[in-house]
Amino acid sequence: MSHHDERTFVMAKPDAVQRGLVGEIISRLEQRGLKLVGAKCIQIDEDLAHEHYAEHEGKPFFEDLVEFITSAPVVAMVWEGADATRQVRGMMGATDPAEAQPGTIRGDYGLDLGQNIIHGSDHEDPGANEREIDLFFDEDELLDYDRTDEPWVYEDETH
Ligand code: DAT
Ligand code: MG
Repeated sequence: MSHHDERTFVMAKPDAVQRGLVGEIISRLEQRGLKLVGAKCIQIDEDLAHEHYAEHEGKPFFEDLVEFITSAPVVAMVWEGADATRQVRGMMGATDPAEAQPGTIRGDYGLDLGQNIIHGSDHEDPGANEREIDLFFDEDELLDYDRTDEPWVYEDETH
């Protein structure tokens, strides 16, 4: 393991669940070679929303953001792999789907900043991944296992 074991927090937001995009999101991440080590369907309550989005408290869009994220179930996930946090952010695309490149998740499935399908920990905020994982998951909900294709994803693993 070592440099393949970075973990990041990912969430299929309420719009993704309602629009049947959870499978697409999971498919893209798992086909990239990232490993799903934890997942659950939950409906986020006010307290959890405020904690998760604490950095945005006081901004003009904060109340709408909390209302949206608590409005319907989400799928919370932990994905593991080399440079996982930054790689997932790249696959997500820009925060505003209207600006996101085609080929990214937001660029392929969204049009509106307020409903942008997916959350991933910010790779430019050190510790955000661990903090968000701890907020949504207990340690015993996260699994440690090998994917059989790992030697075909990472060159330094023996076949
Ligand atoms: P990201 O989700 O790409 O990490 P962020 O952390 O800056 O983006 O903001 C969190 C969410 O808040 C974002 O996914 C959508 C919403 N949001 C951000 N900026 C906004 C704005 N200017 N107006 C409305 N909603 C916004
Ligand atoms: Mg963010």
